[in-house]
Amino acid sequence: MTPGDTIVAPATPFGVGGLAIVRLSGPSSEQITSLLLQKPGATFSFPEPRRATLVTLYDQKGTPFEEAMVTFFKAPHSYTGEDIVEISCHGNPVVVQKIVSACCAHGARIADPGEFTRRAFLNGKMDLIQAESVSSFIHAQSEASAAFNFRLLKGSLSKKFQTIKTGIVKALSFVEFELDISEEDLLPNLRSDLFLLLNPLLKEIDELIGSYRQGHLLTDGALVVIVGKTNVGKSTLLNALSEKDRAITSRHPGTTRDPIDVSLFIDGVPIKLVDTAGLRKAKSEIEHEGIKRTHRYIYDADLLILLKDTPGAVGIDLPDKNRAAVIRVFNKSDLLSAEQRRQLQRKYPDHLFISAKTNTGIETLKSAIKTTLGISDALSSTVAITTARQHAAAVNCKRGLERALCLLDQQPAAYELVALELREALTAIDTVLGKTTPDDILNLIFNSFCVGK
Ligand SMILES: Nc1nc2c(ncn2[C@@H]2O[C@H](COP(=O)(O)OP(=O)(O)OP(=O)(O)O)[C@@H](O)[C@H]2O)c(=O)[nH]1
Ligand SMILES: [Mg+2]
Repeated sequence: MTPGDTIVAPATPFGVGGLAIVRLSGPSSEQITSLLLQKPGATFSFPEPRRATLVTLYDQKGTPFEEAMVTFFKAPHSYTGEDIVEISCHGNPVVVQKIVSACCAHGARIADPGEFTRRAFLNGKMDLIQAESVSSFIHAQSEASAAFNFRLLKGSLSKKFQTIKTGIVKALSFVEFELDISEEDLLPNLRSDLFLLLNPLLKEIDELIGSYRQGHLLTDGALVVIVGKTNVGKSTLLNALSEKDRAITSRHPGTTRDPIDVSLFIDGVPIKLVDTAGLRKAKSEIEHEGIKRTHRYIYDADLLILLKDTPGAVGIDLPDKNRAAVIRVFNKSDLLSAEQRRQLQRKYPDHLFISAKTNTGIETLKSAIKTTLGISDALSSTVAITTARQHAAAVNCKRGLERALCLLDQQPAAYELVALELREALTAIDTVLGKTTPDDILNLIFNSFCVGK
């Protein structure tokens, strides 16, 4: 970003529609838009801030080409914190392009992806967590995911990080006071006070780290992969779970070669369900490639549905490195006699019994998918970490706090090192919230201790 430049971009997706919005942000937004609104030679006053005003747009030759609504947001009371002009025009891509080009001809520059939100962050309108949730909110695929990301956008996760940060800053201010200012023993209970302060913070950061799985689930969804030997009924199961006739099924082993996926929702969680090529010794190059792809999906999956045929009950071996949870299922239970089923249930108590063909046990399997992935009704009302970056920040913060507590355990406590670790923890939080200035620590020192006394 070049400070002082003005950016322009369509804020609505490309295509034909009732309306489209072109947005400008930067110090010259008003001046650039004025040049579009001004009929040559006529007197002109720019629309008042926050008042949608009907205007005519003129090209550089002074020919009117569009009638639009213009709304001006004066800095700092705008999304980016800069002057913003929103031009709401007819949803014709040609008109949109003409407005954008005219703005560029008058000195604006096309915005980079995410640049409006980047400016909002740089101008202190939102922290990085909120900036990240803008994108997740826009892309949310379900009501639950949208509600969850909206809460993040409004700052609910930021508040949690902020509370932890405030605690660390307070602890650091105690330690720095001890190191720099205190000549007498003004803080006799420093060690125990720090334990009291830091231990609950450690618990809170631990809870946040634990919430990542849920946040990730609601925002990005889960990859659920059906695997098994050929002909066990994987494709039939994909069709049954998705209630669509999506995959070809047949009694010939080796029917599915390319992985086939469908999207579905379980309690608002977006699920990508994948049917894979059956695992066996490949009979052709194409089948070999299909099986290779199956292994890739096994590696990436959040959850594997390991399907077996009955009554043969031959399973497959999963690779050791596989990180996914596994639900083991016997299909074709309709072919079992009551006695055969009882025997198998005794031998494999952790297996589910379904018949994909007759739709038996599908609801139980769905419940097992929900439970295994951790999907619950409470999920959409939680506050959770959603990105790998936030997760890494929380983990680094936790490590700093743990090391600080470990140092405090030693006699005598090396407060210089404690301060160092607390700063590390703070730096980690800063990567999601924004920078802590030395003033933050100093203010706390002077507020909580009457140093002037
Ligand atoms: N009786 C019975 N037959 C089933 C059931 N599920 C699938 N089948 C049959 O088993 C055969 C194989 O089913 P598919 O769904 O194509 O099996 P697949 O695992 O996808 O097979 P590949 O793609 O070849 O690996 C078909 O004839 C299905 O109709 C079931 O629950 N009961
Ligand atoms: Mg198949």
